[in-house]
Amino acid sequence: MRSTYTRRIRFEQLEARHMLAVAIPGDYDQSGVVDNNDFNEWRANFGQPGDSPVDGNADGFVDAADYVLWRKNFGKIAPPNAPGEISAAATGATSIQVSSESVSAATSYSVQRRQPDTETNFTTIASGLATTSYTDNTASSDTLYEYRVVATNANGDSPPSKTAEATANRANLTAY
Ligand SMILES: [Ca+2]
Ligand SMILES: [Ca+2]
Repeated sequence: MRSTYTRRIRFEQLEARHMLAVAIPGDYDQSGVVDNNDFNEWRANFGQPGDSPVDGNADGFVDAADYVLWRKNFGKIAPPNAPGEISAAATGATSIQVSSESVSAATSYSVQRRQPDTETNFTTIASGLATTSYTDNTASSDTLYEYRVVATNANGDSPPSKTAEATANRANLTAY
């Protein structure tokens, strides 16, 4: 007899959108903020031929143009990175708990949901959340849902996290 308690783990190839922060021009040390450390990076690499993050305008050399790019963007802060881990688990007949990793520089989180069998687009079901754990109490029983989380700060939204699935009323669990 098939158990209703199943556990599935899926390994996926990392996609670029999950790995990259939202890049800001002039953030040469890729710290998420354009500040004096980036000037120091530029100065230390000045005159070097390209393929360097400090070649901000990608012309093959770390040159004065890259300094201008840094100065123009000084003080800018990137939106947060996407949350890394996310999990979803049924906690009742019509409830599913969604948890994700916290992200540095995020001030709030939102949770998006879709029914993968019938819906293409995700809908935001909760936003302005201060924590990375949320219980969706509006799920329909025995229905499969897919969730993802977006982190937000004053400078914008992260890319969406990977997705996690759960079916309300069934004790399944996926963790990606
Ligand atoms: Ca920086
Ligand atoms: Ca350059």
